[in-house]
Amino acid sequence: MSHAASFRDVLLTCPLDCPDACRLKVRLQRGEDGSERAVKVTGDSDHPITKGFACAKTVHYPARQYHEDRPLHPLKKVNGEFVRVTWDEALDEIAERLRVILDRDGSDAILRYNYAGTMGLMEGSHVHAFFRALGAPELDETICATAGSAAWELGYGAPRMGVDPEDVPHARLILLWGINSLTTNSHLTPWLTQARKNGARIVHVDPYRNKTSLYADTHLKIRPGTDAALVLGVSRIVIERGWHDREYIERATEGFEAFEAATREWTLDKTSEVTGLSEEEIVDLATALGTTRPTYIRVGYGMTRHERGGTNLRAVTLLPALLGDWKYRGGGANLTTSGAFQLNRRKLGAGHLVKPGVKRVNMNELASALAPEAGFKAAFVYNCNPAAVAPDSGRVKAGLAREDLLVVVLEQAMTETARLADFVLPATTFMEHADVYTSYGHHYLSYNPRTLEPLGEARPNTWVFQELARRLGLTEETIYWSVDDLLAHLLDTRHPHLAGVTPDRLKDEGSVRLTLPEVFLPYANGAATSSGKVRFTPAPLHVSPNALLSDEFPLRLLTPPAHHFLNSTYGNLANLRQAEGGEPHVMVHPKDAQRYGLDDGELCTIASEVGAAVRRVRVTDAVQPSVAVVEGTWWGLSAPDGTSINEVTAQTLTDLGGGSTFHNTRVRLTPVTVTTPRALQEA
Ligand SMILES: Nc1nc2c(c(=O)[nH]1)N[C@H]1C(S)=C(S)[C@@H](COP(=O)(O)OP(=O)(O)OC[C@H]3O[C@@H](n4cnc5c(=O)[nH]c(N)nc54)[C@H](O)[C@@H]3O)O[C@H]1N2
Ligand SMILES: Nc1nc2c(c(=O)[nH]1)N[C@H]1C(S)=C(S)[C@@H](COP(=O)(O)OP(=O)(O)OC[C@H]3O[C@@H](n4cnc5c(=O)[nH]c(N)nc54)[C@H](O)[C@@H]3O)O[C@H]1N2
Ligand code: SF4
Ligand SMILES: [Mo]
Repeated sequence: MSHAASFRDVLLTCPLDCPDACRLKVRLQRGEDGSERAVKVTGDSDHPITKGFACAKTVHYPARQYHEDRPLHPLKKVNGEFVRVTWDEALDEIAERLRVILDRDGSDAILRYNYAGTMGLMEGSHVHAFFRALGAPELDETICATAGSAAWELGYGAPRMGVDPEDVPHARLILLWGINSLTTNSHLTPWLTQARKNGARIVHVDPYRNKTSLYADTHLKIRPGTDAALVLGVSRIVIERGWHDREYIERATEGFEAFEAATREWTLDKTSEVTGLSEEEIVDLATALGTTRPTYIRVGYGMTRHERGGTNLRAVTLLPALLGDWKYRGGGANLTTSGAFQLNRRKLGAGHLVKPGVKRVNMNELASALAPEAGFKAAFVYNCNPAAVAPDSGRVKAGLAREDLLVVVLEQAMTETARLADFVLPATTFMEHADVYTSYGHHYLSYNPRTLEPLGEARPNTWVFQELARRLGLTEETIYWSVDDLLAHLLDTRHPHLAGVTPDRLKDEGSVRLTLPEVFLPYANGAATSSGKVRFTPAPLHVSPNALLSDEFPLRLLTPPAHHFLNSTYGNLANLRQAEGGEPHVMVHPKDAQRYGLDDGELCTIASEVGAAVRRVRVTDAVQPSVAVVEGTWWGLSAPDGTSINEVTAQTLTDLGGGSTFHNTRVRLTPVTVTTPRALQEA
């Protein structure tokens, strides 16, 4: 019996760590045996933010879902090789080994390591309940956003709210500051374009020329790590000319005098010298800012990944307070919109069980946590690929490879982390499990039902930990919650932003806009600080990094996201690697190429205090002298020497929030002259 192929479309939220949280239109094809496969991904044309398009990467999600290397059965490493085992075998043995560790070393010896492979509140956040019930150490989830969060909260308190993207067309000046938004927040672009049609000017503040700079009207190629200096220099001009909003400052802020005092030393020539921008550029920015209302500033986490990244970002976020932009629709700043999602999170991930004195691990210090002397005997990794994404990844890999450490990795792909595991447990994808999603780039809450049968024996993260919990006799009820239980809890709130949002409605509509006021001006009358005012204190001062450039390490290496990857996700798809140039490249300015003897298209060694990596050179004036850029956290397997770029980055933490410093690395570039694979490994 033969069937014509039959298709249907479903709407599902993209689970990836991206502000856009798109509502995707997924085309499913029913096969002869009745089972369905995802064959095409586009965007929901009715979704106000997604507007009918998925990004250049997620249109390829089916290739990742059906990748030939996707783990589909539990795997156990025996004598260095993975062998297929049953779920019962895997879970029984892991539970047994956990019991021994708990008896002998206690729960302090159990490390959970996770990040945002899925943003789902069930599979991404609630899944921690198992570890909280055990009393295992807390993981401080600092690899991405905490420098920014801490910086925002110093000025504005918590929760962190931002300008609604749908209000951006009201803005007349737009600053994209420390964010390559055309790559990392691509569904903001239609709103920017609308604003431009309405007469807005768009300025990009970024150390190198990328897609966003080419789109912007003006690109300010700032020297890395000098944003606070630029803010102070510009503010000095604004204040001198009386362009600041005295009414707003008086009514809604505190500590302005300290800020003003800090601006005084930032004369034009000093600001120019420190930031690398011309005096004309600085005056032009100050004038645009001083005279254009409303101004919208989209500030990115990218710029926080420096030693002083927290303070630098905080300086930028104070500009709308100086200029009173928060009073106007479309004016103000946005780092994240996540604070508007006022869900009841009390028992999310069993957070209510966390005891004040519990041991904590900063996830940026994984390399150290995995050293034998740190005392961990088991590590559970989920929603994360630390062998590629964590700083000092050479030591991370060495730690994961330890014989005496039980390493369990829940994965959808055979990442380099999974390859180092003792057990690989196959995880479901967002099409194969139900979940609830917020967003950090817009104001829509969403729900995905379980849509496809899991491939092979893949299981949701929460299922795995429920099974382990049963075997260990854990009785904490939240571990065993279903998505419906969680959803009922999350929506058990009287917060006005969730008025009228019930589980039934969310499931029925799929994506629901938060119940925000008609005009959402979160800081028009002050902030959520203890005084209720936006805080200018302590003044955001410019301080040079400890890792100053030197003769030994004369270049600053930035490692921002690639257009066709989502962190290390998609690094296993050959066509997306091809779209990124086939292999990772290091961009260097022609002057540096000449100075260090680097030829376009040849290999060079990037050496830092931490480690080394070999990359192919791309000579381009897109970067500035003394700055090198490697785009994308490629799988090490794609690099000529098999290394992740994080072999050269350090565990150094930011000034605020214990954040990561991926753009702080000082390096030396030297040509590689021998190119046999062995020589490369040793280079
Ligand atoms: N295509 C794609 N989209 C993504 C991601 C991805 O990997 N690929 N990752 C997602 C994730 S997890 C995140 S956190 C966001 C991150 O997205 P963003 O917030 O945009 O941050 P980045 O792209 O890391 O960095 C933005 C820019 O900051 C610049 N920068 C570096 N140092 C400085 C500095 O000192 N000052 C200034 N002004 N700029 C500086 C970099 O050159 C880079 O162009 O994007 C998300 N979206
Ligand atoms: N050098 C450098 N390093 C960086 C950055 C940088 O800019 N430069 N960016 C940093 C930033 S901002 C971030 S956020 C981190 C991101 O680092 P990660 O959070 O590790 O993000 P990904 O690399 O995308 O890896 C996520 C993994 O989770 C898996 N996954 C997805 N969904 C599920 C699921 O439902 N269950 C399970 N078990 N697994 C799942 C995916 O298959 C994927 O392998 O990287 C950081 N590392
Ligand atoms: S990765 Fe971001 S832009 Fe791409 S589909 Fe997912 S949410 Fe949308
Ligand atoms: Mo991130």
